[in-house]
Amino acid sequence: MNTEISDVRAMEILDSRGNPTVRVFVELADGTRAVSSVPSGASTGENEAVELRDGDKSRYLGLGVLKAVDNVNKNIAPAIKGIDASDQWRLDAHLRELDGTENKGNLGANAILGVSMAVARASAQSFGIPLYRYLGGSNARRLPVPSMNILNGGAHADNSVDIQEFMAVPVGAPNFREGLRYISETFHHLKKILKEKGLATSVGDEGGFAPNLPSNDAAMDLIMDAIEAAGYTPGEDIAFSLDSAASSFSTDLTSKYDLKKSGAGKMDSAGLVALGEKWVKKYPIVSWEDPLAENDWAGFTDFTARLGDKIDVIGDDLFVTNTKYIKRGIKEKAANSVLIKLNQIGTVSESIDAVRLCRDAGWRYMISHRSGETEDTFIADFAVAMDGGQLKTGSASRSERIAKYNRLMEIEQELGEGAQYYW
Ligand code: 2PG
Ligand code: MG
Repeated sequence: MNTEISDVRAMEILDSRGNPTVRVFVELADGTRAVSSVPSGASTGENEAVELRDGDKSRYLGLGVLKAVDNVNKNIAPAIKGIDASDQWRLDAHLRELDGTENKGNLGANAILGVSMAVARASAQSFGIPLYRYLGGSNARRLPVPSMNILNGGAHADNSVDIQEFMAVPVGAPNFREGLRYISETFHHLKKILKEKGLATSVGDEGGFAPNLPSNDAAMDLIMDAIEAAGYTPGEDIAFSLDSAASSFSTDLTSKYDLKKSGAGKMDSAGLVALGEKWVKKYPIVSWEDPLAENDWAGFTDFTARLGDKIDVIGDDLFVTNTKYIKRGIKEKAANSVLIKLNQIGTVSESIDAVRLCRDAGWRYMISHRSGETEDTFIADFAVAMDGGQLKTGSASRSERIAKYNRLMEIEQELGEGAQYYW
């Protein structure tokens, strides 16, 4: 075993939306080879690390990533050859230094993260242990409860629903495999119900159905019906989690909202908080991500004060997996949970730092995919390694989502009796 990095190369591939993204290949001195592919968001937070795009309109409508690829091949590769791949923190620090900006805008977070993930994977392989154990230690054995996105709206679907993601959470399942069955069956029953009602069964970016509905409540009523039709009890076997992605319907820089897609109309923060209270009473909601816009810190604090003892209030665009914003959130009690997306911050070790900060504060966290994904299953292992017990990675359709679920079933099988699963 020799974990010195000997070769790094990148290429441009396509993500699940058919847009370019970065794939990185790493080779170690002992011949170990690993590959990683970088995801990409649509409803991105303003403060996310920079995803470098070429802007050359003659290729892929300006979305090419050849500059990021070049940055890996010409700038990063020569600078990290010889570094020990098992020293992840030092590697990531080196990548940050090389970039020299706070938001990774120089080399691109897509270039940097691709390298960071591929190096972690190569090192795990060289040690001959699975990635979840490499990153999480020998006692990493808790499978995440999945939040499966079964109905899409917002920026992820061309329909009349404002809320971006309606997710089914198998809180009462005995293990991951069974949990996945509960929610996949619910997904199929939802399809049947939509068909019977003459509603569209086409899917959004993350594989959830995207019908036109008269209101956001109607989406949740349909999901309640689907859970029952599948033979489960809402709230007991399967609960809801939501991602409002409220920045997408905020109308100016501070706390004014317009729920245009459904026609529910204009609302201020207090109105949205009141709506939140109503829905939490009416539906079995256990977690709610970005109920307010990313610049509405006061709205978040109000929402958390009213609902934080009942549900997980998760900050996604608000925190962008960045300890700087999570620290502010802890101080202002703006949430009680954080969505963790590796490409929002751009390295594996900074993502782990974000998780650690949550743990120290007694907060929860959910590991997450992006709406633009690839077949890379890094986050499945990462979720087990981080031991947080929560993950969202899309619906029971579209292989880029299923790949993560399948990897988690593999991990559960490998762990055998040692595997843990609980809400
Ligand atoms: C979100 C994500 C993933 P995107 O808002 O949580 O579901 O969407 O990747 O488009 O930011
Ligand atoms: Mg979100």
